[in-house]
Amino acid sequence: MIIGGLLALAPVFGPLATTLHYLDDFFAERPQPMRVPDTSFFAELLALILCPFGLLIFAISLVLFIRSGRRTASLPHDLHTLIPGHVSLFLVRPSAWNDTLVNTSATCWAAILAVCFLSFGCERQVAQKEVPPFRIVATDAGFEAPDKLAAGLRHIVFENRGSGIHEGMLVKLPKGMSADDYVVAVKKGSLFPEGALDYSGPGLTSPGVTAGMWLRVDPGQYIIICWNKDHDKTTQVHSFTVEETGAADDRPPKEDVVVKLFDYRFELDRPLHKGVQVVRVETPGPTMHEVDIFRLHEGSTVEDLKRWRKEHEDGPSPAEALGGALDSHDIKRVVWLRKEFVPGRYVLHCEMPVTNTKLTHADVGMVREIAIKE
Ligand SMILES: [Cu+2]
Repeated sequence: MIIGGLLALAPVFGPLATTLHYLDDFFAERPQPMRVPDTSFFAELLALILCPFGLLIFAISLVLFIRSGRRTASLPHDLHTLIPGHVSLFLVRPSAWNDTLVNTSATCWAAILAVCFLSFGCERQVAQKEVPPFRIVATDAGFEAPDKLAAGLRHIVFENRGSGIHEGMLVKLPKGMSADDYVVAVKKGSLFPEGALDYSGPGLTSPGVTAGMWLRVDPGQYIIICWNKDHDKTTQVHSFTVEETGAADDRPPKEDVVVKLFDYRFELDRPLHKGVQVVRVETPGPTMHEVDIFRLHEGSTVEDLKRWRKEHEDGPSPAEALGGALDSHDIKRVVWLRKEFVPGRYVLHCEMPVTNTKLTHADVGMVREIAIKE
């Protein structure tokens, strides 16, 4: 009974939510938000497989225990002597054996309760280790953000306090490359300095707008850079370090809509609705993409927006930039955006360059208008 009970309850004590999320994504053939499964994932998977057997063992033990109690009470004492020992062990042992069973059962429940309390305590410890959102404030002079961030899936909050549109690309620098080295390479015209890895980040965001997203960062040296207009060459980048601290992953909210970035189109698995929506962004590619979300102003069209972006925001803005998801070199990575949508017309827009041309992905069709109804 003890073994059965522990086996049945074992999955509760492991990373159950993460494992189920991983399996859900695996069976739906979606890209994974977590890194390569570790030992705890396989241990949890084994616990899940053994769980039904544990329940079965527990149930059989319980039935035998109850039956043994009834028989003992109803059978005349002299009948015990007529029943073979190995049968009577389970069914009709006199009260001494019953006492043992009762004691064993009590020990079993005490053990299970103790493990439950222990697990609850561990969960509270994990909760205490939660990391506050990584807050990036963009100004026209650069970025204000912490110098350190714990590795893992992190909640990023991006606030634009500047006078123009800004974005916050996270770039992981290779060993031996400083932030200055990266900026020098950019000033020489490189969009992807060798060895540096784009790690996504909040996309184009209008002044006064705050955008929230979730993405995964690995240990290393990073910079935040804005690629809008000529900001990559004129605006100070922000350096920060991602450290392995053992902090638990931030848990992104369950998505309302999945947006897939293909060459060269956006696909939504269901319509966006008004109100707060969580958008999970995946990149089946096969090349890198990004998605910026704009809300068109009254009377403006997608063509107005495309032209305005091509002409580097020359003239009055046809739309408000609500933030988006910038590209990752590892296109299997998934990010989540949380936005509040009011009824209106919106545009999904990708400004990645088409290799060896002056065209952007929007020029070759990667732009999509969406209406959000009342
Ligand atoms: Cu694209």
